Amino acid sequence: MKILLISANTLRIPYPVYPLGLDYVAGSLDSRYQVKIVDLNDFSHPETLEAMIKEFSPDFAGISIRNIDNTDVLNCRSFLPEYQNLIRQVKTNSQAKIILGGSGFTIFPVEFMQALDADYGIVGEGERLAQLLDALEKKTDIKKILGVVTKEKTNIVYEPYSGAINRHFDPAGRHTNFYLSYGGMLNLQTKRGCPFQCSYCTYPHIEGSRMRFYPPQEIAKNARELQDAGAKYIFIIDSAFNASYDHSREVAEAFVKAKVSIPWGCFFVPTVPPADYFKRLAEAGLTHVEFGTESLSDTVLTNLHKPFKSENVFIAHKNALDAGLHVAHYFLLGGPGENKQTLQNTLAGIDSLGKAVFFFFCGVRIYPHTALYEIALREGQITADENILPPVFYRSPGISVEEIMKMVENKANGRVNWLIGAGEAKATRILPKLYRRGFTGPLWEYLIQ
Ligand code: B12
Ligand code: SF4
Repeated sequence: MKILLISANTLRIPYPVYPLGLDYVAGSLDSRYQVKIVDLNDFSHPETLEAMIKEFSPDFAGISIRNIDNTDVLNCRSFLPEYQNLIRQVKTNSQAKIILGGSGFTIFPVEFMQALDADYGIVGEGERLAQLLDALEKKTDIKKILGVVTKEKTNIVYEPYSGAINRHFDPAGRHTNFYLSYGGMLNLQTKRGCPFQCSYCTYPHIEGSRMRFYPPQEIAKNARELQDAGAKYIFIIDSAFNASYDHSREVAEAFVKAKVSIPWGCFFVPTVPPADYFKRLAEAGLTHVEFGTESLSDTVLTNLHKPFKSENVFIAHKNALDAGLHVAHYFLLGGPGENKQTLQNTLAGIDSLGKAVFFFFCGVRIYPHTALYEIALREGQITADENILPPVFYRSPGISVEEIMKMVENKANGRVNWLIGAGEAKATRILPKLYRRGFTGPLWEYLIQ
């Protein structure tokens, strides 16, 4: 049986991201299947893609739906029309049955099944594709497979996958080459699941809330494979790398033993780290620390159910700087309880953080299966039957998005290390040029003043 796995994501902001999920989906399929991974970033001409689909003639096309839209409150761009176009191309050029999956799909499975007229879908981990294909081949009941969705079956069971997880990385793959020649950044996962319950966040729903760790030696071996393939930088995509201080430190130690020598970066929760934590990670090659800080007002942090207080942020920040690392903080403004005073507290706090890059997202997107969804329902900002696939942002009664933008812009006062919104215009202009000139990695460190 022939399976075509397509990464439908062509967004290049802040940079194109390697379709890691498809490596795992491919790794779950045994030799009974002929599997081909295709990345739309690598196909700028529709005719080439169509000719490839025709020639491969897949029995099933698994489409990875990562981004729903660019989540930019002022300049929102939905990717649904692009996905609809892709499905049309697959259907016109093959007899393939369409199977949807991916993080974006997992958030809105029923809406995507309808909008894309797909045959099947799998929410959460795509390792279950093997079970689905097996059941379809043997004509057994697919309804029993956890996470499987059809147009008729809309009562969806979300349950983390407990079977074997294998990454199939092809160093010579056409798409691997694309990322190696465009910024040189590949990615890596060290665990699945996030144990925290931030009120707006979809990650525990997508990956589960119990952490499931990969053995550090195995991760280091994967990292070496990426390095040996020519990667210049590794982004560790875990929801929060330091959600387990023990495991993340063991991963760093395994990197040293495996002689991983390229730089790497990841997301961190700004909780207070153990002594020397960032120093040890820096010795193992960590260069970029991206803190999911969101606010420096304790009222807002409490309302967002964040697992830290503002005073912890300053300690984590200092420890990372003392270890010689590049630091960025992400802020999410306009959540429940935000008002002029809380925003002023955050902006004043940033001044005393000092040397770092600050990314500001104004307006919090409401997603199903989150505490924020329930808050928005109670406050009458959305209704239970409302389709929120076209993005709906939470509006704090205490301050408007426009006021937030104005206050942040005034405070930023043109500083280049204060980036407001998705930074789409700036990134589109600058990053491709730098990557073409051979620069590698996320590059935001060049903005630090
Ligand atoms: C790491 C990350 C980033 C990093 C990526 C770094 C890198 N070099 O890889 C950075 C910071 C750059 C980033 C940026 C953005 N991100 Co992001 N990111 C993530 C995160 C935390 C992990 C993604 C990941 O790699 N997961 C690990 C892999 C293994 O999992 P996976 O891809 O989901 O695949 C599994 C399943 O989904 C499934 N699956 C996948 N494909 C398929 C296909 C089939 C057929 C099947 C059956 C199953 C299947 O099986 C896989 C294995 O189990 C997710 C949140 C999350 N926890 O999922 C958000 C997430 C994907 N990001 C999101 C968004 C919005 C963005 C941005 C648009 C934000 C912005 N405004 O700038 C940009 C877009 C970047 C781009 N060019 O596409 C959203 C997407 C959904 C949405 N709301 O639209 C997510 C889900 C977070 C959220 N808000 O809910 N991101
Ligand atoms: S915001 Fe970060 S720490 Fe909080 S639940 Fe989401 S992934 Fe976990």
